[in-house]
Amino acid sequence: MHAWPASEVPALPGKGRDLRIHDTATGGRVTLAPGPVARIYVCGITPYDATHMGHAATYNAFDLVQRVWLDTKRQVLYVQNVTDVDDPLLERAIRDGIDWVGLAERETALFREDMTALRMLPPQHYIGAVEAIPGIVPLVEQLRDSGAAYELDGDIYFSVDADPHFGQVSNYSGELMRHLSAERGGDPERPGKKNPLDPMLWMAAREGEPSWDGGSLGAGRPGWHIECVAIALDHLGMGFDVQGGGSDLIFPHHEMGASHAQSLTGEFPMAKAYVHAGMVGLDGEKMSKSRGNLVFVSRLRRDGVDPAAIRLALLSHHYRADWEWTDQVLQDAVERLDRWRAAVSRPDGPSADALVEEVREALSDDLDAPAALAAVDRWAELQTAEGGTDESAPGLVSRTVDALLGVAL
Ligand code: 5CA
Ligand code: ZN
Repeated sequence: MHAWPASEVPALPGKGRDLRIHDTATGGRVTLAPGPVARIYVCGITPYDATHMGHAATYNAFDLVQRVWLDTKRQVLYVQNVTDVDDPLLERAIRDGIDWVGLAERETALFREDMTALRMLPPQHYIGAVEAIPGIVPLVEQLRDSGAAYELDGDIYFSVDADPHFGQVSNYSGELMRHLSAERGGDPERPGKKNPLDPMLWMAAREGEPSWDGGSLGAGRPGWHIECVAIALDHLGMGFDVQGGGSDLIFPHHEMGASHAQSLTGEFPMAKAYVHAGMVGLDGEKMSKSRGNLVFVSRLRRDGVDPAAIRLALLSHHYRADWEWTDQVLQDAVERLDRWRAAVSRPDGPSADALVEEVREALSDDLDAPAALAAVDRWAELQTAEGGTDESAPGLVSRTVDALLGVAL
């Protein structure tokens, strides 16, 4: 699949700091020191209702990770998937009486437009589940042949007990795992499974559903977790720097994915940091397609809201916090954008050298975007109150905000 066009990232004077980030697996901060090419996998959308503010907030967090790395003069190898065949997508297509392929294409196209408008850097590899199937089949065969997977009435399940490190991404209790498995696409009640938590790797063809040639697996379609693992291993290999997504992916998705990859390769861990963004809610509930309480990026854009203001609204919350989308959040962002634009439109101003370092420090400290915004606010206030004589300052502020926060002033 093609991704979307990249906005240019201005180079800043000096060099950024290494990223210290919260890792779900260890429950603490890790300082990431990637090689010359930093490697990141971020779980993409299931394209049936894109792009709501929760999605946008999560992709904003991982866009910041890349901007911090680029500022350290590293290259970034970024991979993202599109879950363009899965139960929820097929169910929505049936409900709406439309073709599932057309639905996925339409929503993916909208997502690309939204990401472009929000100045999110595109992945180098943007891969759909369907196009990944030829790579998934041999992995499932390998797991089955090595005893890490088994057949149940034609379906193939992964055996979580095959991975000695299973449980070390989420660190959740068995009880919580069973509860979340049932809630998030698993089938812990199905009789005949070795462990109720075992997730499906390959689902045998069902009447009326799409299926693909699975070689020795028979016709069918892939499970959800193996999709991301196949794509990540293909383009990044093991031991990549960041596996990212929203906190609703901690279990089962990222737990299972890590176990699949570790069982396939015998290496540990799959990723150096498992990084999770908080959930964005509306009216006291998680914003989700299934609940239908959604605010769409495209809707706001159509209503004439500047994408830079949407981005500032996302940045005004720490990525790990759960927060509520409200009209006030957007209004505050619109006003902040106005203040910043007015401040950088003057021919000179107070020196911005310290500001560059403050924004760098804030972001390298577990992506503290609210602290970065506060630093820019202080410069803008000083500009309004006292002004200054540094003719390079307004331009440097604009470039800093663009390069590190993805906001075009
Ligand atoms: N296709 C899978 C990942 S392989 C999937 O979870 N798709 S999704 O469309 O449901 O979500 C896309 C991304 O947005 C995921 O990282 C998910 O964790 C995140 N996300 C979904 N809802 C919210 C929300 N309300 N707040 C924050 N992030 C969210
Ligand atoms: Zn995923």
